[in-house]
Amino acid sequence: MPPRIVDLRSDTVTRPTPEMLRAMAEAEVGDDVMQEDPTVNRLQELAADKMGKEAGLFIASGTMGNLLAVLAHATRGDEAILGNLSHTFLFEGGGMAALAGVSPYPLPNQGDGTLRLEDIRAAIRSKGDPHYPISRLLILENTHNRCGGSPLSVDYTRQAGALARENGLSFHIDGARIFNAAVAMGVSALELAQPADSITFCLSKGLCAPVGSVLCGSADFITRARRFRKMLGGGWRQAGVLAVAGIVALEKMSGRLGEDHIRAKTLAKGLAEIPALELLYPDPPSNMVFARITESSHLSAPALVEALEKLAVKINVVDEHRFRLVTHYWVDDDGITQALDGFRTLLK
Ligand code: TLP
Repeated sequence: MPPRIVDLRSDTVTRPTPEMLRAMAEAEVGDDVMQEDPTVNRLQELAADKMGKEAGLFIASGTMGNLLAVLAHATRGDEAILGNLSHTFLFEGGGMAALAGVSPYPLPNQGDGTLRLEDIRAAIRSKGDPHYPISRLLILENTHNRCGGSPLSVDYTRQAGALARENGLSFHIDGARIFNAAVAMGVSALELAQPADSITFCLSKGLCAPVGSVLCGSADFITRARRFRKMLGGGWRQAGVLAVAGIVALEKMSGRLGEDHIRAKTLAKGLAEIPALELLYPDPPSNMVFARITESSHLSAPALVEALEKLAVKINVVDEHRFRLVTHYWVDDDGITQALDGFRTLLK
């Protein structure tokens, strides 16, 4: 029998659980553009409740959530302060500039995913000077993907929120993996979301739903975002078949993410014992492991990825030397052992 494939490229590869598939087959549905899908409405209420916001909007993806947040908070000629390693800046096709007319002001992300508060303060434009774009929005990412899956603390998020408020900026959190952050920090997602005006989180990553994210914020903000969702072609109809998987995700899957974090630590420990590798975060804070191949191995990261795939282990290239592995529901302890064996075979 061929070996089972261990797919550590991302937690986005997760398939729905059997419980989700059963619920999807039985979901009660209606037309969501008319706001008549009872299951979508239930998911949105549940999500808003968990984030401590007035309302929620079920949307196709995290990328759409971040774009809708920019559209609903800001307008053409405005500026959004965000990290130079943030997903919104790096991996969303420049949508904020291309579609919202909002210019990004990237600040250096620190290793722990934060932006220095003094950097944020210095980046806020003085009002009334027509040379400048208008500072309108602060965006933080929690957990921070490119910064090792680092969680931002409640305390830091509060300070950033206070700074935004004092300066009349709205504050959005890209909380694609906010439940991983909550588990890593031992706090509730609500506490992490509280200082922000809006937050988007993904159902389709570690929580295993096949599709979807939820954007949460004030009722007025969600009304504006719903209009932009329609404008972008994201108004969907009997989406309850998808939303119900999101309900299972929230109710049953968020509590188990700690298992993925433990497996990421096991993976990192095993990789650290291989002399040709250097861990970027030796003790991974959540479900991501970033590593680098040292020059001594004469193997590039893309070549390593290709060779591992032949051993039924899939990982993600970051650049010529660095790569990423992400643990999730569909990788168990045997999968971690298989992955480590693959690395040892190739780099011994
Ligand atoms: N991240 C994906 C890739 O796009 C890189 C991954 O494999 O990690 N915010 C953050 C922090 C994300 O990590 C991602 C996806 C998104 C937003 C976008 O979510 P989707 O894929 O639903 O648009």
